[in-house]
Amino acid sequence: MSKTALITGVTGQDGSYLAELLLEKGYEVYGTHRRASTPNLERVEHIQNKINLVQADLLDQSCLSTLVKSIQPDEVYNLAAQSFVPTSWTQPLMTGEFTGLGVARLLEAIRHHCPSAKFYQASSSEMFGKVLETPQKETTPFYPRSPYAVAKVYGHYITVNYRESYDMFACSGILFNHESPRRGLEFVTRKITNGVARIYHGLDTELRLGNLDSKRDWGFAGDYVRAMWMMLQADTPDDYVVGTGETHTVREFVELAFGAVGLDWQKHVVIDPKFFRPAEVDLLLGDPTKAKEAFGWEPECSFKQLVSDMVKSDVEKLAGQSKRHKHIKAA
Ligand code: NDP
Ligand code: GDR
Repeated sequence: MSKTALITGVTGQDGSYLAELLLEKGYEVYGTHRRASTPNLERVEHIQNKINLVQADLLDQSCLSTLVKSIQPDEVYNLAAQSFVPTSWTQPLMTGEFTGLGVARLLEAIRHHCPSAKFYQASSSEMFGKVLETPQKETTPFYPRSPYAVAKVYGHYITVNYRESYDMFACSGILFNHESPRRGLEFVTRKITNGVARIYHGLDTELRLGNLDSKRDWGFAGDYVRAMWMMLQADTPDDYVVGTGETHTVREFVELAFGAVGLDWQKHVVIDPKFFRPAEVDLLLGDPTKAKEAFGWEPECSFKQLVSDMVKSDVEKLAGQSKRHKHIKAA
Protein backbone atom coordinates (compact mmCIF):
# COMPACT_ATOMS: atom_id res chain seq x y z
CA MET A 1 0.00 0.00 0.00
CA SER A 2 1.29 3.47 -0.83
CA LYS A 3 2.26 5.80 1.98
CA THR A 4 0.50 9.07 2.68
CA ALA A 5 2.42 12.29 3.33
CA LEU A 6 1.24 15.67 4.51
CA ILE A 7 3.40 18.68 3.55
CA THR A 8 2.70 22.06 5.12
CA GLY A 9 3.85 24.95 2.93
CA VAL A 10 3.64 22.98 -0.33
CA THR A 11 3.44 26.25 -2.29
CA GLY A 12 6.96 27.21 -1.16
CA GLN A 13 10.28 26.39 -2.82
CA ASP A 14 10.97 23.24 -0.78
CA GLY A 15 7.35 22.12 -0.69
CA SER A 16 7.20 21.92 -4.47
CA TYR A 17 10.43 19.88 -4.79
CA LEU A 18 9.43 17.58 -1.93
CA ALA A 19 5.98 16.96 -3.43
CA GLU A 20 7.66 15.96 -6.73
CA LEU A 21 10.03 13.59 -4.93
CA LEU A 22 7.26 11.91 -2.93
CA LEU A 23 5.06 11.50 -6.02
CA GLU A 24 8.00 9.80 -7.78
CA LYS A 25 8.20 7.44 -4.81
CA GLY A 26 4.52 6.55 -5.12
CA TYR A 27 3.19 8.53 -2.12
CA GLU A 28 -0.31 9.93 -1.84
CA VAL A 29 0.59 13.59 -1.24
CA TYR A 30 -1.47 16.16 0.66
CA GLY A 31 -0.16 19.72 0.65
CA THR A 32 -1.43 22.68 2.64
CA HIS A 33 -1.80 26.16 1.26
CA ARG A 34 -3.31 29.32 2.63
CA ARG A 35 -6.30 30.99 1.14
CA ALA A 36 -5.27 34.16 -0.73
CA SER A 37 -7.31 36.65 -2.73
CA THR A 38 -5.14 35.84 -5.73
CA PRO A 39 -3.91 32.25 -6.16
CA ASN A 40 -0.24 31.60 -5.43
CA LEU A 41 0.04 28.02 -6.66
CA GLU A 42 2.66 28.81 -9.32
CA ARG A 43 5.29 26.39 -7.97
CA VAL A 44 2.89 23.43 -7.87
CA GLU A 45 0.84 24.17 -10.99
CA HIS A 46 2.55 21.37 -12.93
CA ILE A 47 1.58 18.74 -10.30
CA GLN A 48 -1.69 20.26 -9.15
CA ASN A 49 -3.78 17.35 -10.46
CA LYS A 50 -1.49 14.77 -8.82
CA ILE A 51 -1.50 16.13 -5.26
CA ASN A 52 -4.34 16.90 -2.86
CA LEU A 53 -4.28 20.60 -2.07
CA VAL A 54 -5.91 21.40 1.27
CA GLN A 55 -6.36 24.78 2.92
CA ALA A 56 -4.74 25.16 6.33
CA ASP A 57 -3.00 27.75 8.44
CA LEU A 58 -0.48 27.03 11.19
CA LEU A 59 -2.32 29.57 13.33
CA ASP A 60 -5.48 27.46 13.48
CA GLN A 61 -5.32 24.54 15.91
CA SER A 62 -8.74 23.11 15.10
CA CYS A 63 -8.01 23.16 11.38
CA LEU A 64 -4.71 21.29 11.87
CA SER A 65 -6.33 18.72 14.15
CA THR A 66 -9.18 18.04 11.72
CA LEU A 67 -6.72 17.69 8.86
CA VAL A 68 -4.41 15.24 10.61
CA LYS A 69 -7.37 13.24 11.92
CA SER A 70 -8.93 12.86 8.48
CA ILE A 71 -5.75 12.21 6.46
CA GLN A 72 -3.99 9.89 8.95
CA PRO A 73 -0.60 10.56 7.31
CA ASP A 74 2.37 8.21 7.60
CA GLU A 75 4.72 11.19 7.34
CA VAL A 76 4.29 14.90 8.07
CA TYR A 77 6.77 17.46 6.72
CA ASN A 78 6.42 20.85 8.42
CA LEU A 79 7.85 23.31 5.89
CA ALA A 80 5.39 26.18 6.42
CA ALA A 81 6.90 29.26 8.05
CA GLN A 82 7.44 32.97 7.69
CA SER A 83 10.85 32.27 6.21
CA PHE A 84 12.29 35.67 5.22
CA VAL A 85 14.73 36.86 7.89
CA PRO A 86 14.33 40.67 7.40
CA THR A 87 10.51 40.41 7.75
CA SER A 88 11.04 38.88 11.17
CA TRP A 89 12.27 42.25 12.48
CA THR A 90 9.26 44.12 11.14
CA GLN A 91 6.79 41.38 12.15
CA PRO A 92 8.41 39.61 15.12
CA LEU A 93 5.18 38.45 16.79
CA MET A 94 3.65 37.06 13.62
CA THR A 95 6.94 35.27 12.91
CA GLY A 96 6.92 33.79 16.41
CA GLU A 97 3.33 32.61 15.95
CA PHE A 98 3.92 30.94 12.55
CA THR A 99 7.51 29.82 12.68
CA GLY A 100 7.71 28.96 16.38
CA LEU A 101 4.31 28.17 17.95
CA GLY A 102 2.99 26.79 14.64
CA VAL A 103 5.29 23.79 15.16
CA ALA A 104 3.77 23.06 18.57
CA ARG A 105 0.24 23.30 17.13
CA LEU A 106 1.05 20.75 14.44
CA LEU A 107 2.79 18.43 16.93
CA GLU A 108 -0.26 18.61 19.21
CA ALA A 109 -2.52 17.69 16.29
CA ILE A 110 -0.32 14.66 15.55
CA ARG A 111 0.01 13.61 19.18
CA HIS A 112 -3.76 13.55 19.67
CA HIS A 113 -4.95 12.30 16.30
CA CYS A 114 -2.19 10.31 14.59
CA PRO A 115 0.66 9.65 17.06
CA SER A 116 2.33 7.04 14.85
CA ALA A 117 3.02 9.62 12.08
CA LYS A 118 6.68 10.43 11.47
CA PHE A 119 7.37 14.16 11.73
CA TYR A 120 9.97 16.35 9.99
CA GLN A 121 10.66 19.89 11.24
CA ALA A 122 12.37 22.40 8.94
CA SER A 123 15.01 23.77 11.29
CA SER A 124 17.62 26.20 10.06
CA SER A 125 21.32 27.01 10.15
CA GLU A 126 20.19 30.53 11.15
CA MET A 127 19.86 29.04 14.66
CA PHE A 128 23.69 28.98 14.86
CA GLY A 129 23.74 32.74 14.21
CA LYS A 130 26.78 34.26 15.83
CA VAL A 131 29.70 31.98 15.13
CA LEU A 132 30.67 29.90 18.16
CA GLU A 133 32.24 27.03 16.19
CA THR A 134 33.15 26.40 12.53
CA PRO A 135 32.08 24.25 10.76
CA GLN A 136 28.71 24.01 12.49
CA LYS A 137 27.40 20.57 13.41
CA GLU A 138 24.59 19.05 15.49
CA THR A 139 26.43 19.75 18.76
CA THR A 140 27.32 23.39 18.00
CA PRO A 141 25.52 25.73 20.43
CA PHE A 142 22.80 28.00 19.04
CA TYR A 143 23.06 31.81 19.16
CA PRO A 144 20.12 33.11 17.08
CA ARG A 145 20.51 36.61 15.62
CA SER A 146 16.99 37.45 14.38
CA PRO A 147 13.40 36.96 15.57
CA TYR A 148 13.14 34.35 12.78
CA ALA A 149 16.07 32.37 14.17
CA VAL A 150 14.74 32.66 17.73
CA ALA A 151 11.40 31.22 16.54
CA LYS A 152 13.24 28.40 14.74
CA VAL A 153 15.11 27.52 17.95
CA TYR A 154 11.72 27.12 19.66
CA GLY A 155 10.50 24.94 16.75
CA HIS A 156 13.66 22.85 16.99
CA TYR A 157 13.48 22.22 20.72
CA ILE A 158 9.73 21.58 20.81
CA THR A 159 10.37 18.86 18.21
CA VAL A 160 13.16 17.35 20.34
CA ASN A 161 10.93 17.64 23.38
CA TYR A 162 7.94 15.83 21.81
CA ARG A 163 10.30 13.04 20.73
CA GLU A 164 11.62 12.68 24.26
CA SER A 165 8.30 13.29 26.10
CA TYR A 166 5.92 11.24 23.98
CA ASP A 167 8.24 8.87 22.13
CA MET A 168 7.16 10.35 18.81
CA PHE A 169 9.19 9.78 15.62
CA ALA A 170 10.10 13.47 15.31
CA CYS A 171 13.20 14.66 13.43
CA SER A 172 14.67 18.09 12.98
CA GLY A 173 16.71 18.83 9.86
CA ILE A 174 19.09 21.72 10.44
CA LEU A 175 19.34 22.81 6.83
CA PHE A 176 21.80 25.35 5.52
CA ASN A 177 20.73 27.76 2.75
CA HIS A 178 19.40 25.98 -0.30
CA GLU A 179 18.37 27.64 -3.50
CA SER A 180 16.93 26.94 -6.93
CA PRO A 181 15.21 28.65 -9.84
CA ARG A 182 12.07 28.44 -7.66
CA ARG A 183 13.59 30.47 -4.81
CA GLY A 184 11.54 33.50 -3.71
CA LEU A 185 12.66 36.73 -5.43
CA GLU A 186 13.58 38.55 -2.21
CA PHE A 187 16.25 36.04 -1.10
CA VAL A 188 19.72 37.18 -2.12
CA THR A 189 20.58 34.42 -4.61
CA ARG A 190 17.40 34.77 -6.66
CA LYS A 191 17.48 38.54 -6.30
CA ILE A 192 20.93 38.42 -7.88
CA THR A 193 20.12 35.97 -10.69
CA ASN A 194 16.88 37.78 -11.52
CA GLY A 195 18.77 41.11 -11.41
CA VAL A 196 21.47 39.74 -13.71
CA ALA A 197 18.81 38.54 -16.18
CA ARG A 198 17.05 41.94 -16.10
CA ILE A 199 20.31 43.77 -16.78
CA TYR A 200 21.28 41.29 -19.50
CA HIS A 201 17.93 41.88 -21.24
CA GLY A 202 18.19 45.66 -20.93
CA LEU A 203 15.30 45.89 -18.45
CA ASP A 204 17.44 47.39 -15.65
CA THR A 205 20.90 48.90 -15.29
CA GLU A 206 21.64 48.38 -11.60
CA LEU A 207 21.15 45.88 -8.80
CA ARG A 208 20.94 47.18 -5.21
CA LEU A 209 22.28 44.86 -2.53
CA GLY A 210 23.33 44.94 1.14
CA ASN A 211 26.20 43.12 2.83
CA LEU A 212 28.42 41.39 0.25
CA ASP A 213 30.81 40.03 2.91
CA SER A 214 28.51 37.56 4.60
CA LYS A 215 29.28 33.92 3.91
CA ARG A 216 26.76 31.18 3.31
CA ASP A 217 26.87 27.43 2.69
CA TRP A 218 24.61 27.31 -0.39
CA GLY A 219 23.23 24.08 -1.85
CA PHE A 220 20.50 23.05 -4.28
CA ALA A 221 16.96 22.62 -2.88
CA GLY A 222 16.40 19.39 -4.86
CA ASP A 223 19.28 17.73 -3.00
CA TYR A 224 17.99 18.97 0.36
CA VAL A 225 14.43 17.64 0.10
CA ARG A 226 16.00 14.21 -0.53
CA ALA A 227 17.69 14.55 2.89
CA MET A 228 14.33 15.35 4.53
CA TRP A 229 12.82 12.16 3.16
CA MET A 230 15.89 10.05 4.07
CA MET A 231 15.70 11.28 7.67
CA LEU A 232 12.20 9.86 8.04
CA GLN A 233 13.25 6.49 6.57
CA ALA A 234 15.96 5.95 9.21
CA ASP A 235 15.40 3.41 12.01
CA THR A 236 15.38 5.99 14.77
CA PRO A 237 14.44 9.68 14.90
CA ASP A 238 17.27 12.18 15.30
CA ASP A 239 18.48 15.65 14.30
CA TYR A 240 20.83 16.22 11.36
CA VAL A 241 22.80 19.05 9.80
CA VAL A 242 22.39 19.24 6.02
CA GLY A 243 24.89 21.43 4.15
CA THR A 244 27.57 21.18 1.48
CA GLY A 245 30.67 21.77 3.63
CA GLU A 246 31.62 24.78 1.44
CA THR A 247 31.10 28.45 2.13
CA HIS A 248 31.09 31.45 -0.23
CA THR A 249 30.60 35.19 0.18
CA VAL A 250 27.64 36.99 -1.36
CA ARG A 251 30.29 38.80 -3.47
CA GLU A 252 31.47 35.48 -4.94
CA PHE A 253 27.88 34.61 -5.88
CA VAL A 254 27.51 38.03 -7.51
CA GLU A 255 30.78 37.67 -9.49
CA LEU A 256 29.84 34.23 -10.80
CA ALA A 257 26.28 35.21 -11.68
CA PHE A 258 27.26 38.34 -13.63
CA GLY A 259 30.18 36.45 -15.19
CA ALA A 260 27.79 33.76 -16.46
CA VAL A 261 26.38 36.25 -19.01
CA GLY A 262 29.65 38.11 -19.62
CA LEU A 263 28.82 41.18 -17.47
CA ASP A 264 31.14 43.04 -15.06
CA TRP A 265 29.27 43.14 -11.71
CA GLN A 266 31.20 46.21 -10.51
CA LYS A 267 29.48 48.30 -13.21
CA HIS A 268 26.00 47.35 -11.99
CA VAL A 269 25.94 46.53 -8.26
CA VAL A 270 25.11 49.40 -5.90
CA ILE A 271 25.43 48.95 -2.14
CA ASP A 272 22.27 50.16 -0.44
CA PRO A 273 22.30 50.44 3.39
CA LYS A 274 18.57 49.67 3.34
CA PHE A 275 19.48 45.99 2.87
CA PHE A 276 21.83 45.74 5.86
CA ARG A 277 20.36 43.87 8.84
CA PRO A 278 20.13 45.00 12.49
CA ALA A 279 22.18 41.90 13.41
CA GLU A 280 23.97 39.85 10.76
CA VAL A 281 24.98 36.20 10.58
CA ASP A 282 28.51 36.52 9.21
CA LEU A 283 29.57 32.97 8.47
CA LEU A 284 27.70 29.72 7.95
CA LEU A 285 29.43 26.49 7.04
CA GLY A 286 27.82 23.12 7.68
CA ASP A 287 29.38 19.78 8.50
CA PRO A 288 26.97 17.12 7.14
CA THR A 289 29.07 14.12 8.28
CA LYS A 290 26.35 12.72 10.56
CA ALA A 291 23.76 12.63 7.73
CA LYS A 292 26.28 11.04 5.39
CA GLU A 293 27.18 8.33 7.89
CA ALA A 294 23.61 7.64 9.05
CA PHE A 295 21.84 7.42 5.69
CA GLY A 296 24.35 8.21 2.96
CA TRP A 297 23.16 11.72 2.06
CA GLU A 298 25.48 13.81 -0.10
CA PRO A 299 24.80 16.90 -2.22
CA GLU A 300 25.00 16.35 -5.98
CA CYS A 301 24.84 19.90 -7.34
CA SER A 302 27.97 22.08 -7.00
CA PHE A 303 27.97 25.79 -6.14
CA LYS A 304 29.05 26.74 -9.68
CA GLN A 305 26.35 24.59 -11.23
CA LEU A 306 23.72 26.08 -8.93
CA VAL A 307 24.62 29.66 -9.86
CA SER A 308 24.75 28.81 -13.54
CA ASP A 309 21.36 26.98 -13.49
CA MET A 310 19.68 29.87 -11.66
CA VAL A 311 21.05 32.51 -14.05
CA LYS A 312 20.10 30.43 -17.09
CA SER A 313 16.57 29.93 -15.80
CA ASP A 314 16.02 33.66 -15.12
CA VAL A 315 17.52 34.68 -18.46
CA GLU A 316 15.12 32.28 -20.22
CA LYS A 317 12.12 33.44 -18.15
CA LEU A 318 12.63 37.08 -19.17
CA ALA A 319 13.52 36.44 -22.82
CA GLY A 320 10.02 37.49 -23.95
CA GLN A 321 10.46 40.98 -22.46
CA SER A 322 14.02 41.47 -23.71
CA LYS A 323 15.13 44.83 -25.11
CA ARG A 324 18.51 43.33 -25.89
CA HIS A 325 18.10 42.92 -29.67
CA LYS A 326 16.60 46.39 -30.01
CA HIS A 327 19.71 47.84 -28.30
CA ILE A 328 22.04 45.83 -30.46
CA LYS A 329 20.19 46.87 -33.65
CA ALA A 330 20.16 50.53 -32.60
CA ALA A 331 23.88 50.52 -31.81
P1 NDP B 1 9.21 29.50 1.35
O1 NDP B 1 9.13 30.84 1.95
O2 NDP B 1 9.46 29.36 -0.11
O3 NDP B 1 7.85 28.70 1.67
C1 NDP B 1 7.21 28.81 2.92
C2 NDP B 1 5.83 28.17 2.84
O4 NDP B 1 5.18 28.36 4.09
C3 NDP B 1 4.91 28.78 1.79
O5 NDP B 1 4.19 27.73 1.18
C4 NDP B 1 3.98 29.66 2.63
O6 NDP B 1 2.72 29.84 2.07
C5 NDP B 1 3.85 28.82 3.87
N1 NDP B 1 3.35 29.54 5.05
C6 NDP B 1 3.83 30.67 5.58
N2 NDP B 1 3.13 31.00 6.67
C7 NDP B 1 2.18 30.04 6.84
C8 NDP B 1 1.12 29.83 7.79
N3 NDP B 1 0.91 30.65 8.80
N4 NDP B 1 0.33 28.73 7.64
C9 NDP B 1 0.52 27.90 6.62
N5 NDP B 1 1.48 28.06 5.69
C10 NDP B 1 2.30 29.13 5.80
O7 NDP B 1 10.29 28.68 2.17
P2 NDP B 1 11.26 27.48 1.72
O8 NDP B 1 10.51 26.55 0.89
O9 NDP B 1 12.54 28.06 1.24
O10 NDP B 1 11.60 26.83 3.13
C11 NDP B 1 10.77 25.80 3.68
C12 NDP B 1 11.00 25.73 5.18
O11 NDP B 1 12.36 25.45 5.45
C13 NDP B 1 10.69 27.03 5.94
O12 NDP B 1 10.19 26.64 7.21
C14 NDP B 1 12.04 27.70 6.10
O13 NDP B 1 12.05 28.54 7.23
C15 NDP B 1 12.93 26.47 6.29
N6 NDP B 1 14.31 26.60 5.88
C16 NDP B 1 14.60 27.03 4.60
C17 NDP B 1 15.91 27.07 4.17
C18 NDP B 1 16.26 27.53 2.79
O14 NDP B 1 17.44 27.85 2.57
N7 NDP B 1 15.33 27.55 1.85
C19 NDP B 1 17.02 26.67 5.07
C20 NDP B 1 16.58 26.21 6.37
C21 NDP B 1 15.28 26.18 6.75
P3 NDP B 1 2.34 31.13 1.19
O15 NDP B 1 2.77 30.75 -0.19
O16 NDP B 1 0.88 31.21 1.38
O17 NDP B 1 3.10 32.29 1.77
P1 GDR C 1 19.21 34.10 4.84
O1 GDR C 1 18.98 34.31 3.26
O2 GDR C 1 18.93 35.31 5.62
O3 GDR C 1 20.56 33.45 4.99
O4 GDR C 1 18.04 33.06 5.17
P2 GDR C 1 19.05 35.61 2.34
O5 GDR C 1 19.23 35.11 0.98
O6 GDR C 1 17.91 36.54 2.60
O7 GDR C 1 20.40 36.36 2.85
C1 GDR C 1 21.68 35.78 2.73
C2 GDR C 1 22.76 36.83 3.01
O8 GDR C 1 22.78 37.78 1.94
C3 GDR C 1 22.94 39.08 2.50
N1 GDR C 1 22.41 40.09 1.56
C4 GDR C 1 21.14 40.22 1.17
N2 GDR C 1 20.04 39.47 1.46
C5 GDR C 1 18.86 39.82 0.87
N3 GDR C 1 17.78 39.06 1.10
N4 GDR C 1 18.76 40.89 0.03
C6 GDR C 1 19.85 41.68 -0.28
O9 GDR C 1 19.74 42.64 -1.04
C7 GDR C 1 21.10 41.32 0.31
N5 GDR C 1 22.36 41.83 0.22
C8 GDR C 1 23.15 41.08 0.97
C9 GDR C 1 22.15 39.02 3.81
O10 GDR C 1 22.54 40.10 4.67
C10 GDR C 1 22.57 37.64 4.29
O11 GDR C 1 23.78 37.71 4.99
C11 GDR C 1 17.71 31.98 4.32
C12 GDR C 1 16.19 31.74 4.44
O12 GDR C 1 15.81 30.78 3.48
C13 GDR C 1 15.84 31.21 5.81
O13 GDR C 1 14.46 30.85 5.85
C14 GDR C 1 16.69 29.99 6.11
O14 GDR C 1 16.43 29.49 7.38
C15 GDR C 1 18.18 30.34 5.98
O15 GDR C 1 18.43 30.82 4.67
C16 GDR C 1 19.08 29.14 6.23
